[in-house]
Amino acid sequence: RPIGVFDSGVGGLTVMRAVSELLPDEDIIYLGDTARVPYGNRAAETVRRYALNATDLLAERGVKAIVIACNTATSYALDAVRAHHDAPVFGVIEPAARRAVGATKSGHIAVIGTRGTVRSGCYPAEIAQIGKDLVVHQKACPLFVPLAEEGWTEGGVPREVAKKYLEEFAGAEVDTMILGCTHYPLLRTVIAQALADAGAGPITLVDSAETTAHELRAHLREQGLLHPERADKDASARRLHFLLTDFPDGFQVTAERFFGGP
Ligand code: DGN
Repeated sequence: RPIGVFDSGVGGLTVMRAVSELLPDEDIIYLGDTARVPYGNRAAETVRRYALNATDLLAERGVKAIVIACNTATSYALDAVRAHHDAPVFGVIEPAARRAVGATKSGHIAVIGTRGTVRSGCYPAEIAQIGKDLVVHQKACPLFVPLAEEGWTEGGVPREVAKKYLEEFAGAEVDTMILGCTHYPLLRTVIAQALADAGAGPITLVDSAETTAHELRAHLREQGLLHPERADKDASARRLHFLLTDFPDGFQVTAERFFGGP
């Protein structure tokens, strides 16, 4: 049975990429809700409804696990999606929060994400459950999403935007920052540079795509649900399916950038 990966649009392809690299024998179905993206500024109830619709489509295809590869959807819909499906459901927030708690020495963790993710307070709540006496600094960086989708991931403009958003972290004792949005790994270099320009000390950047893929693998292994190793490792050996609710202009180019290949 395949793994199902759901996102509001194209961003979850960074998670799809991490999952497909870590689990090269698995069949994976990606569903991008491109007709209704972005979720980032929507009301909680709307995000929950969309997430249930989307994961129903994956469940109809018999997936053995569901990954909500979107921070905003995880923030608002993880519990509802878990309650609604028999298959195990993974969000991107718990794994990243766990990694960040393990990484911080100063006890100050920054979280950057969409307005929706920040408003939900999901990361601070998760971090408070895992670690003690930690301070969480949140910042919504909404302009990072269009920049990443336009491919403006280097040069003066994104650097200036990143500096404006992130300069408050200079001197804030923050030593760990969660990239709490699917799009931000594409801006990783610019974010690191902007923090350095602003005079911040060394900061560990936590990528939720990678951490989620590791938790998914651990769970499937533990449950004996991993696909057996395939003898034939060429691209046709396993199936990667991409489903969309709309096929917007320029999708292919943007998608290949996020997925890191055709
Ligand atoms: N995928 C969304 C997230 O990780 O929060 C970002 C895109 C969006 O819906 N605005």
